[in-house]
Amino acid sequence: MPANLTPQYQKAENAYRRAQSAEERVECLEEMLAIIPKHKGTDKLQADLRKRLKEARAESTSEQSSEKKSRSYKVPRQGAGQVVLVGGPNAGKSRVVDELTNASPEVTDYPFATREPLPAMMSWEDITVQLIDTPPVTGTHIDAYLTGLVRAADLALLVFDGSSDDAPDDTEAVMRQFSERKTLFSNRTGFDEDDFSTIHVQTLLVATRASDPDAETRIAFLQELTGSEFETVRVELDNPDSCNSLREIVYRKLDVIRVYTKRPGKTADFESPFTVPRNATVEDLALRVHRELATTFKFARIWGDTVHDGQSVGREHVLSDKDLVELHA
Ligand SMILES: Nc1nc2c(ncn2[C@@H]2O[C@H](COP(=O)(O)OP(=O)(O)OP(=O)(O)O)[C@@H](O)[C@H]2O)c(=O)[nH]1
Ligand SMILES: [Mg+2]
Repeated sequence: MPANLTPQYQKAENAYRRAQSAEERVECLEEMLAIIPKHKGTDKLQADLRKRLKEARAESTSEQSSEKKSRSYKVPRQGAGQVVLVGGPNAGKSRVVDELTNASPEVTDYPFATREPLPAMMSWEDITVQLIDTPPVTGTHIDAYLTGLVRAADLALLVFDGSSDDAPDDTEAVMRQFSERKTLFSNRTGFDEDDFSTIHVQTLLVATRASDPDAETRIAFLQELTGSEFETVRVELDNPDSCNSLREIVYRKLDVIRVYTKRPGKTADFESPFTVPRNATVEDLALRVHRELATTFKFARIWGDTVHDGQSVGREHVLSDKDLVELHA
């Protein structure tokens, strides 16, 4: 029997996936259980949620009572999306972050240079996106916190050294480490339909040093090894145009739109747009602006390409990129 989950439930599930502590997970699971449609088709899912809630509650109590000894590296989200770079040693992860942001991670010609995750902001037109550089993963080692970081991300960049014969095996080992931890590099983001503890994370394979004459053969070999279905981007990081096109592709993959706001009677704020998922509604925007506004909201006026200037709309109205919105409470 199909589960027929509502958009509200999908939203709560998305928040759960992004939760960075047991306490946050408890809150999200409680909400998911409260709003999940109660019928035969969701029995299994409801039982699974109750089990996870019990575990998260136990974990939350121990998180609060004991000073955590191992470093957990929670990275607060910033900007229009959170993008995590992962890959084998020397693949070019830090170099990507170095080229696309203002940060200066350690970029070296020897492997294992990066020891800790490093968040940095990438600018794209008038918005920013968070990139996180991470230490390398090998067939025998993965830092424990990396799984959580990737599971909560909006997009993963799986970095592949197009100039190295080891790249297919190295990258296959990275994928295996994560899949053993129920985290799959995929062409979409969300829970697996057959196993609710497995998460798919939308991924781009970023092949660096792609000007190498054998890069294509190596990429094809990885695809053969893993049967992966995600998109591949070829970059040569010495070339600024190549870096700019990677920046654009990362933004497009996040699939967000920009919305400008204006207070009634005031001038519009074109400096700092809000970013919301494509197909987000006026209500989603109101929630983003101020939690309370979503309840006191009466109507909105919108200016943009898909509406008449100043048109009045309700909370269900679907927004478009670069709309200007005036929210009335
Ligand atoms: N010419 C060229 N060099 C690259 C490219 N990508 C990476 N490199 C070089 O490859 C070397 C390794 O890059 P890093 O970014 O340090 O690799 P990493 O994946 O961060 O390595 P770890 O920190 O060990 O995991 C550096 O010398 C980079 O400059 C590229 O597209 N073109
Ligand atoms: Mg590095």
